[in-house]
Amino acid sequence: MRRKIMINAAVFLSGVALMAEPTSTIELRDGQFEESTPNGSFPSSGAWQRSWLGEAGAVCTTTAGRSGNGLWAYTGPNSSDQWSATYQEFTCPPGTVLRAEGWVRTPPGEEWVKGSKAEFQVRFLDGNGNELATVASEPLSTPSTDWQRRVLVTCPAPIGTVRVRYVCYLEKPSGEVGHSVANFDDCSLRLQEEPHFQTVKSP
Ligand SMILES: [Ca+2]
Repeated sequence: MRRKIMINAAVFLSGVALMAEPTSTIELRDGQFEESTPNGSFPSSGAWQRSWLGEAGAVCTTTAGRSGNGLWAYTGPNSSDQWSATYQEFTCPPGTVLRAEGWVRTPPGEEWVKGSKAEFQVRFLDGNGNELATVASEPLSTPSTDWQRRVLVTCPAPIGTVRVRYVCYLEKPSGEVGHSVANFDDCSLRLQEEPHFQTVKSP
């Protein structure tokens, strides 16, 4: 009986070890935007992906950098140009818990539609790209030219998760016209350290 219990414990522990060490690598590239050219076009490093509506967008500039280069994200002038969502995406197994960080601000002298928000998001996606869960940082919801640090820890990736997306997200309220502008820099995404299980020793 004792032998069987020990075997079961070993199986359990190996399962924990497997969960703690997923085979996929989840780590942002060009999280500081220093690998991109700050020439007012979309970040050129190849790490970041475009996503926005209409005349919204995102470009790499030095004026958007907390240090060096940064991401200058903006909504378009029309009500339909509601959001800008530059992202990176990775393979991600269910159960993964992630920690996302980044810095955000509104640049001096730029417009801000009341009710807009700038935040970091982690989106868990299924094999068809459908969002299973989205975890957002505390938003920047009023203009602040001082850089604000944001940190979020996700829930475990839901069953069915195939990919995870880290998003620099800017959105103005539905139906509003006008520009909102936000800057993002020093982005990171990594596995959250699991709580350590205490080992129970046999007498
Ligand atoms: Ca930078």
